[in-house]
Amino acid sequence: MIKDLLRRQRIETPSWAYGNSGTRFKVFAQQGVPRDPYEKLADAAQVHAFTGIAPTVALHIPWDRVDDYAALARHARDLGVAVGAINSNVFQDDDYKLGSVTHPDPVVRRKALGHLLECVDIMDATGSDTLKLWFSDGTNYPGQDDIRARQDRLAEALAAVYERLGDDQRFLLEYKLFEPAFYVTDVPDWGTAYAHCLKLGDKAQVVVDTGHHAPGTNIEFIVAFLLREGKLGGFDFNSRFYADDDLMVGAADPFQLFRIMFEVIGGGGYGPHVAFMLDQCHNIEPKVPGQIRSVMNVQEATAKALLVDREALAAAQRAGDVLGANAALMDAYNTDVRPLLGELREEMGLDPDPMAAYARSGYFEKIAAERVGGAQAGWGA
Ligand code: LRH
Ligand code: MN
Repeated sequence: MIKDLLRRQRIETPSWAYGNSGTRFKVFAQQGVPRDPYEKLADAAQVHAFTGIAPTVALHIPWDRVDDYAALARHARDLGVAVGAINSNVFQDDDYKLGSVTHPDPVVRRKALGHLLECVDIMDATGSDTLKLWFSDGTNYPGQDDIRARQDRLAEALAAVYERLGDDQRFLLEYKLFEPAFYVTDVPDWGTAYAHCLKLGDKAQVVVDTGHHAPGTNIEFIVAFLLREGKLGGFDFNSRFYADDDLMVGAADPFQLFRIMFEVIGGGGYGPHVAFMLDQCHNIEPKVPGQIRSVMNVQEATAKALLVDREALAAAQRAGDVLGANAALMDAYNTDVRPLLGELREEMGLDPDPMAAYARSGYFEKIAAERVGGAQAGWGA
């Protein structure tokens, strides 16, 4: 029963996690880093090959711009993976200094909307059904711009994108408390994203990036609430100690990840209608193993959450047995699920230890030798 559910798990890795990334202080280049989206897909296919549960790859435009997106999607299929969500990028063009779709100047707003609509064209070409929208839009000083007017502009752009979506397509609106804006962020929290999506309709849902909240935020409450409303479209999984650190999911707070997956499973979110995407940067650690470890962290949290004795939990909750109810969760969380997952991988025809198997595969040595010259992929910021 649990193994069947775990076998059906689907985690999407981000193309940009395979490229160089860093902070404003330094981007440390690494050996063997891809030079183009084709090589990024090859690395992502390795993660799927060793975990068995990472069959799709999110793309980011223009970081993954190619002449022929249908050919790129075919290349993915040849590698045993598929193109997943298409991520727009209206946060790196000089014109967007004061905003993109919320910019005071209608010319800039039209340019930004043009990019969002181009991303839907790319979805048509790659067969993707999901557009992920994150806006860095915001202001740095009180009075810099009109908060309400910017919401009007945002709503106008979202409505235009919504109109363009095909019947089987949707967009996920991502919120973030701050950065790069440091006074107002135009989509700062789940409530703002939810309100905009509610007005538009079923094809508009909210994505929860686990690094985008104020310290101390109870993210699993947001998850439970959005699931109840049918508005949880997906996750950008990562972890953090301080801000949007984009560290490996589960690395900083594995208990939080467990609590989130517990609410996902209890709220009917463990299925294809919720996108479990990773959004991370491996600034100092090797990238393909970093992704494999991250997929395993989500898998372990999911296995533990599936082990919760929900009948015992419900009985304790009904009885007001606070400690009994808490124990039902903690017993599952404190269960070592690694032997179970090792067995599952063997039953899936995989090595029980993906990290060791990848290290033995020689793939890193191969790409380090092959990928010499050319420009390594990165954020191009
Ligand atoms: C913004 C964000 C967004 C992506 C970017 C790579 O912080 O989380 O999801 O577009 O990271
Ligand atoms: Mn994100």
